Amino acid sequence: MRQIYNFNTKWAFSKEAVEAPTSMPERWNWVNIPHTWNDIDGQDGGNDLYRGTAFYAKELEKIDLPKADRYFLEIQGANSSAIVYVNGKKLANHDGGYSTWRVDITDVLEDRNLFVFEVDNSPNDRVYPQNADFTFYGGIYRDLNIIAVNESHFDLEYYGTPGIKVTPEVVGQNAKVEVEVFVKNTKENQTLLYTLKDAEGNVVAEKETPASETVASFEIENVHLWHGKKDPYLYTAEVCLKEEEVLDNVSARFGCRTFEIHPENGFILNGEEYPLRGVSRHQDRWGIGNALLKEHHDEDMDLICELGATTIRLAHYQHDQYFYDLCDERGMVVWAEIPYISTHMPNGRENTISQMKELVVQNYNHPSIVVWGLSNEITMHGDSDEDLRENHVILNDLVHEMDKTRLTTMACVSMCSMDDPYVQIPDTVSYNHYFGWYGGDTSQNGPWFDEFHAKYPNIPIGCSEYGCEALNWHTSDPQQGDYTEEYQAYYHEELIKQFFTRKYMWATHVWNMFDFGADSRNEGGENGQNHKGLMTFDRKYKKDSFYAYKAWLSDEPFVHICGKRYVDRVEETTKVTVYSNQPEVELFANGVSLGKQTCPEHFFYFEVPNTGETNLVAVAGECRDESFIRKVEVFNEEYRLKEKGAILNWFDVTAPEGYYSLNSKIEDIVKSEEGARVFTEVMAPAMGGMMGGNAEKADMGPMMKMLGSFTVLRLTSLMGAGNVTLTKEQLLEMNEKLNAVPVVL
Ligand code: GCB
Repeated sequence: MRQIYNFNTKWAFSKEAVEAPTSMPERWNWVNIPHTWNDIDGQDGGNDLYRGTAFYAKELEKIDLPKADRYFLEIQGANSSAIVYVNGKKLANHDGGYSTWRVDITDVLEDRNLFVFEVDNSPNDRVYPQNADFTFYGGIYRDLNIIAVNESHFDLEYYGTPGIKVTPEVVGQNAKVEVEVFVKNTKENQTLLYTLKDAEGNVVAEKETPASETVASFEIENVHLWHGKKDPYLYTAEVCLKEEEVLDNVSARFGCRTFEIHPENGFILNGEEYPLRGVSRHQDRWGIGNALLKEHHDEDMDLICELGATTIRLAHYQHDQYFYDLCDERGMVVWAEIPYISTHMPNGRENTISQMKELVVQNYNHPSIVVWGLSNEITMHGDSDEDLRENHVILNDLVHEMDKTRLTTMACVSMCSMDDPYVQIPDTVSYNHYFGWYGGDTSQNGPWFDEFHAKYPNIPIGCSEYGCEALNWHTSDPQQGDYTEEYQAYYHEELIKQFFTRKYMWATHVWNMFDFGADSRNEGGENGQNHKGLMTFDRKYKKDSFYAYKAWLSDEPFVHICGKRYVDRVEETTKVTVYSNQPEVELFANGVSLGKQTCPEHFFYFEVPNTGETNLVAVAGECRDESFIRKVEVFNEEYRLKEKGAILNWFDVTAPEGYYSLNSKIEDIVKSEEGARVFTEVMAPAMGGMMGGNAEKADMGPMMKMLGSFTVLRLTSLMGAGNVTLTKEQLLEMNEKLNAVPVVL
């Protein structure tokens, strides 16, 4: 039987060392794995996290390892590239920070051994991701093991394979199950014992074959289907390699299900319409980065289940095996993807292929996964060229060849034309749209999808990202771009109403379930994070919009009063929003009923007299929630966004009547020929990349749809996320130029 030796504890660590040591270093720091060196500098803004090389070293006595013929080092995640040295010999290197890989160390092991990892997250043009809105935390941040096996064993090396591949196919009431194993160094007298068990552990099928027969087929009669959240029923396939006694063993859980992605009816699970409505998840956390423990994954899954999601997009890279296991167990339908993102790199093709092979090989057995994502916003810089297209065709074909049971998909950037031929490469497609946040307004979302659907009725279309930032800022007059919890709640109410009533949308994923680390962002008054989460980065606070989803998606009865952090209110009568999945809500102010409301849309709005101090109680069926508001004369400035380090505020900008300024909307400026010329002249150098070389044209097509309703100042503030920063002087100079252009109506 194989034995697993955990290799996580007490590694010497150094960012300063310049080369791999050949003896145990003395003055390095001690760390345990999972570990990242960017837990602090990767989350505090300024885009100044350490991206470079670091070393880990540890000694190991061979005698401490279980007795075995062969030993494999297993690295479950080292970001981004890593080299392994054992006893001074460079044994292997690996590019890609999110997958498992293994190295045969048997032949170099001595009695006493020095293990060294050289891990590197420095920028390059080969390994994805290089340019994206999240922190690329460096380090060995998932478990390290040494797997001890017999000379004859199940393969451990092929793209991090689990050594077993289970393909169930539902046929009528039954399921045909094909179990394939990958063996190494087997001998003639050895056998393979295949066993299928149901969720209760009862054996449902068994077969023993010569070790050369590495594929076995079974039939499960009256199969119990894996049916998403409603019934995530799992079987297990176990295979033992035997020579009288068991030499090695592998097992995989699997689920039997059928699915279809229908361009009109959306997602169909086991013949039943099963709308995919859910969230995306980034793995990292406040203060921890990507160095997660199981309890963190468990907590994330519990929270996503509480929301009532049926699907998760595991963005933008391969997640921990443990999390895919949780998805299987909890019945989540999953979109899995590689970090082929934002910028196509001509030198990166090989890396997209190897990361995709790893993703599919390592995750093939998970019933939760239904689509493999080829890329995300890869035409962001407008570079939909031949090489990019070819790269997608290669990946799409590769996935189809490796996995005949699932479909491919892709997340397109908003500005990507729906007619771009590259949109048609995968089996299904999704778009990332932020109408109502970055630009445009909330009402544009549904109609955009209707337009796509009308034009391409045979292509299943979904929304892979939509969202809006919210911090602890508050207002009774929410406005796009104000970063308040109230605007986020309004935005999601609107989007829920539009998306959840369009059944043809095969999946919708909120961006994002949790706030996450993006060190290059300086936004919303708290640097280093993207705050589009329905929950905060530390997982401690559920923003109001979390409950808007819960009201639509969860069956667990609840009622929630919004605005609990917005206590002080100026107005005489204030709006209080209540979310509930119950048919009727009654709100009481200081014990007096303000009436009962019914609302099929689950969003209940009450006008509440605001005098003195008011205790609010909402009652819906058996559920109850409380809140508190207070009348104040002057707006509480604690609730207003204070941009740290903001160099220019809108009120600092001169805006002479009848002329444009930085406070004018872009769509208004480009109405004037002169305005368009000045706008492109002042913005082109900074925006050339973003606009794919189209910046000189006043009509920027889909880009304009998104950005037209921005003021120039807001656009420049967002450009910080794209690493473009303009000084106050440059901005004032721009303003002066715009001030000379008369407004055209
Ligand atoms: C996107 C990206 C995602 C970003 C998000 C945002 O479209 O795919 O990685 O974090 O936008 O918040 O801007």
